[in-house]
Amino acid sequence: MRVAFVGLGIMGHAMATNLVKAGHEVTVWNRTPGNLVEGAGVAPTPGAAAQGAEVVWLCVSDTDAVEGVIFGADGVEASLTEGMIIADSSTISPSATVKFAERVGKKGATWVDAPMTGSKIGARDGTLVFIVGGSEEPVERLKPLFAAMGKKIFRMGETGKGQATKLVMNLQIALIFEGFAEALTLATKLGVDPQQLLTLIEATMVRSGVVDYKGPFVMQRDFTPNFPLRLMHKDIRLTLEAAKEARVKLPALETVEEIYEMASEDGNKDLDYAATLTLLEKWAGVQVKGKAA
Ligand code: NA7
Repeated sequence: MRVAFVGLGIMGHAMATNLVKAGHEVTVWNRTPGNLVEGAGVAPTPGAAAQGAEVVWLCVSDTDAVEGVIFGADGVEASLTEGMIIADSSTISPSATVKFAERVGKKGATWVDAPMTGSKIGARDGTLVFIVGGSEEPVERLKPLFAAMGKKIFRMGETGKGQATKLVMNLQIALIFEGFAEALTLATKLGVDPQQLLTLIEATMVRSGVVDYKGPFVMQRDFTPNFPLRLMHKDIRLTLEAAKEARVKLPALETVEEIYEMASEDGNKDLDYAATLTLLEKWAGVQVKGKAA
C-alpha cells in the first residue's frame, strides 16, 4: 500500500522501517529533518507526504502534535481525498480524536485510532499490540499494515475507543510499576535484598507483565528510555482529563501524577518512567541495587 508515515521517534522509526520491509511504498516526514528510513521516500511537509497516499500513519508525541500535522500549515488536511485513512498510533485525547475524525470526515477521509503497546522492543521486532478504534471496513483495509508492525490487533469499538482503552491500560501500568517501586524502596530500607524479592515476586501471584519487563532493567539501574517518563506523564495527564470529562475520580492516579511531576522536576523526564523509583529512593535515603548493579 502507499503509506505516508509522520513522526519518526523511538516508535515511529521502527514502525516505518517494518512497513518498508513488508514491501509497502512508504514516504516519511519528521519534524526534525535528517531522520531517514532506509528504502522510504522523504517529503518536505506532512501535506506533501500525504499526497497520493492511501493511508497516513501518525506516530507523534501528543494531541497538539497530531492537530498540528493534520490541520496546521502544510498539514495533511489539504491532501485528503475520498477514501483515505488516517491511522493514529500516537496516544492522544479520546475526545479530541472524535473531533479530528469529524473534521477529516468532511473530506471523505476516515480516522482510525490505533495506539499500541509493546514498547521500543515490540516496535523493533514487529510484535506490537494495536488497540484500535474505528469502523470495521477501514480497520479491515489496514490489516496488512497492522500485520507488518504488530502481532495482534484488538478493535475496541468506534473511533476514540482505541485511545480510551489505551489510557486505561497505561493507568494500570503506571500504578503497577509504582507499587513495585514502593515495594523495592521499603524492602531495601528494611534490609531485604531486592534481587531476592524479585525472585519471590516472580514465583507468586504478585508477578505481572510490568514487573517481568521492568524488573531486570531496575536491578541493573538501567533507566535508558524504553518508554520515556515524559510520555507516561503525558498519558497520566490525559487519563485524568478524560476521567474529569466523564466525572470519574481516580485518587491513586492523582497521587502517582504528583510523583511524575516531581520526578520530572528532578531531571528524569527523558529517562524511562522506571526512573520514578529514584524519587522514592531519595525520600527514603536508600538505593535499590540488584546483583548486577
Ligand atoms: P518520541 O521518541 O518522543 O517521538 C516523538 C515524535 O513526535 C518525534 O518524531 C517528534 O519529532 C514528533 N513530534 C513531537 N512534537 C511534534 C510536533 N509538535 N509536530 C510534529 N511532530 C512532533 O516518542 P515515541 O516514538 O516513543 O512515541 C510516540 C507516540 O506513541 C506517543 O504518543 C507515545 O505516547 C506513543 P522530532 O524528531 O522531535 O522533531
